[in-house]
Amino acid sequence: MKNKISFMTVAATLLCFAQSAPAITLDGAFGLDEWAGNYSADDGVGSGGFVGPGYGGQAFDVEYLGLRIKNGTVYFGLQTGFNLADGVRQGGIDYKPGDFAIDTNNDGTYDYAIDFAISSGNPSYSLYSVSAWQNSMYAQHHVADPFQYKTGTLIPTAFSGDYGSGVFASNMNGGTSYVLEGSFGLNALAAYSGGPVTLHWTMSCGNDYLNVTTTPTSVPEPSSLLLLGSGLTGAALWSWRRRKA
Ligand SMILES: [Ca+2]
Ligand SMILES: [Ca+2]
Ligand SMILES: [Ca+2]
Repeated sequence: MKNKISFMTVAATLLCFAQSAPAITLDGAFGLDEWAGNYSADDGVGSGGFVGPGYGGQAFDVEYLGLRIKNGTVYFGLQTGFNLADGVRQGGIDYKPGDFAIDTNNDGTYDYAIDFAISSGNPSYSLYSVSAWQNSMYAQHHVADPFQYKTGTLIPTAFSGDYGSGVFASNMNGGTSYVLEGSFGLNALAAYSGGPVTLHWTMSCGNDYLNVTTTPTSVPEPSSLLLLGSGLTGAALWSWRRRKA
């Protein structure tokens, strides 16, 4: 009986692993279910258009920033009221969307940038190892607020991803939101040697920004699950035979 209980426990544990968080779909829509447990939220526009730390209303509101690293793949996602394709022109000034900034050793200095361009509704991403950043205009209001990389080295990397815009139920202010989602291989971040990873995003003025920190996870591959499963079946069979004898 003892054997049977431990077998059931292991089998149940394996089932839990197999049914962990839903997969992220790179479709240009930031689903709070797919990013559950792997995003920061700062949706909301206060009085006078306050989006914290600056102002500007929905057009400058950063709503959700997601980062998940699973089985050697880095997934990143952003939803914002800031127009990621065209930027925002206000008071005769052109404000631009920033690069995604990645800190791989948790020291507060960002080591990599994901630059992007959006053409005909499709994003293209470029990864850079960064030696110097350009801070946002109002970076003096808060600590370490890189807007885009100033000098860096291009790291040839294959990306997947999608871009979308629309009125989403997850945006509490109404109005249009813009979404980028993407993924690439963790091995492109050569400086990474384990531990938590932080993602940061803002626009050129830095009126709003978000950071999200995640620790990579790995779940058993279907093939190794199958191997483990057949091993468990063998063990159960063996103990059953032994009891019978
Ligand atoms: Ca999605
Ligand atoms: Ca909003
Ligand atoms: Ca760093």
